[in-house]
Amino acid sequence: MAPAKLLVDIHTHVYLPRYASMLRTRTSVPKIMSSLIDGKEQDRLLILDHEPSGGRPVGPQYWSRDEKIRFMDQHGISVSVVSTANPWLDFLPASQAQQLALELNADLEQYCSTGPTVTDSSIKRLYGFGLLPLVPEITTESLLDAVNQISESPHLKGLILGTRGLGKGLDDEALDPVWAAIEAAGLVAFLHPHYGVDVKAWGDKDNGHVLPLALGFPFETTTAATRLILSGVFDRFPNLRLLLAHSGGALPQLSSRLASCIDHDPVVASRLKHDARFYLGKLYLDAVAYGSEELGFVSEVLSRADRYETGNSSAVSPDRKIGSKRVLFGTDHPFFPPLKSTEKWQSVVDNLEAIDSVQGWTEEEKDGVRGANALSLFNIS
Ligand code: 5CU
Repeated sequence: MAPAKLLVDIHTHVYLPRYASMLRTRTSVPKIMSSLIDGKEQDRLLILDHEPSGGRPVGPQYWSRDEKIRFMDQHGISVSVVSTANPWLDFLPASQAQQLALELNADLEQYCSTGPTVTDSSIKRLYGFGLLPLVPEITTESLLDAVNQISESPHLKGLILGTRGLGKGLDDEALDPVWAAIEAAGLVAFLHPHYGVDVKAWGDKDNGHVLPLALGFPFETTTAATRLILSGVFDRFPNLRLLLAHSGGALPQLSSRLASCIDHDPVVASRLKHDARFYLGKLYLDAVAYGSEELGFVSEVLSRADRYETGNSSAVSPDRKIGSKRVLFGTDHPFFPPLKSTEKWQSVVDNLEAIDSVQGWTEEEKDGVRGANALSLFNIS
């Protein structure tokens, strides 16, 4: 039995030691390099193309399990569902990606299974999202082997994936056997951005990481999820459980416009079984939105899906509670550390305050977003 009211973080990353070691051997991005700063050796992480300011400082908070637990304790987080951070295996040749996926999945299972347990319960404090070797030229068999490995790892509850797929994006029909296997195994697929949008969109002013992170990441997720909807993936795999990073980016805001554009497009109008807004109600969103109004809004958008179910003549009135059940607390740790040392990270405080202040959410709904929804989605008890 889960103790009541656990805080569960479903968006929290790690570069497992094996992955960090591999990044250290590399001479091109993504890489970890050692630089002499003020006479001291410092590791710096470069993962984004056109990374500003020679990358960012990186340390044990990115790979040490003790540091993850310390961070969780500092913020009252009981359970974390940890995922490898971007860019996963995207940049590796197929044979290396395949081997590393299997090794990292085994490492993550061990990271979780040998970690601590929530006091007075059998629930572990750490669960994980595994990895697939999603790179061009990988065989379907290798992808299915990785799905199978994850589904047989008791502490891996899903898998994290970027937007590139096998090189043609996630709407590539070649991925259908993978979606089928993920659906059949009941795993949660966590869709996370890495590439952002064309760097030319950001102009030539030095705005640090702000534009790629605040806009590029969510726009990338928006496009990838929209392409999945347009490809009919949710008609072919109606029980697929897809979790979108950063509260679904701009998709909730744009979903009625998307529906209208589909209705007016001779190529697409007859392709899907339902109105685009129906598929929004099938998604799960993290609550990494930093604002209560945004959280209230996305839960309303998720709630109204039934109204758009083809053949559902009794239009269901929007019930916010349905939508909030698909929203789950996350921190994005170890990213977004405070610039000055503080007792708690502002990014975490902001996300918790946002959940606490959503107008119209009951205490039960807030508890759901803080933890109960995650325990139920990931079947943790
Ligand atoms: O700050 C960043 O670059 C990132 C990142 O790369 N991945 C992520 O999940 N959050 C922030």
